Amino acid sequence: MRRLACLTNAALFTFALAAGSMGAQQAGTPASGVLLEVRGEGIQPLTFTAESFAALPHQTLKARAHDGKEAEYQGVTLAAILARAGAPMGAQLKGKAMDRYLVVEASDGYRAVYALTELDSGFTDRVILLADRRDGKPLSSHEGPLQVIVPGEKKHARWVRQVVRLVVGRAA
Ligand SMILES: Nc1nc2c(c(=O)[nH]1)N[C@H]1C(S)=C(S)[C@@H](COP(=O)(O)O)O[C@H]1N2
Ligand SMILES: [Mo]
Repeated sequence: MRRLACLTNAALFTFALAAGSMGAQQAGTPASGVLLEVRGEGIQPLTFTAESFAALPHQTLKARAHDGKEAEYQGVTLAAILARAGAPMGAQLKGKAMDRYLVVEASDGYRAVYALTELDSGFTDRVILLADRRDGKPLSSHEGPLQVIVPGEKKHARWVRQVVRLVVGRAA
């Protein structure tokens, strides 16, 4: 009996450790096999693997990278990903939803904020992409596997590299 209790404690301890490391993963890299997580206030959490991300409808656009080169990027619009998670986009992006924003998080902890209105084609013609390819090739390990592409932005600080998570929030 004591032995069983001991085993149970060991099992609980292992579980606690696993839960603890899962907590750490929330802030850093997602679970193995997960390419991208989407979560936040009032939305349906989603996870994408490399395969399920590749299966999303992709678009191509040209933009000048931080290295000064004009490149052709392929990827999925942030708007399409957020719409899939049920974030207010399109016809729902109005009135009380004007306080909503997106935080893009990278594996190194880097983060950048976008207003949802910056991503929506009802507000702007600029398309912001979550790219997985540059000039037909997968992104480098420095840039990818996923990078935000923000055409026409004068600085590249919001071109988040190594994106792992999209978090939708509401201004406090
Ligand atoms: N993950 C991540 N993305 C990032 C950054 C960063 O530190 N980490 N720096 C940003 C800034 S400030 C710039 S200017 C560009 C730099 O891109 P580069 O390292 O490809 O030149 O990436 C942006 N994206
Ligand atoms: Mo920068």
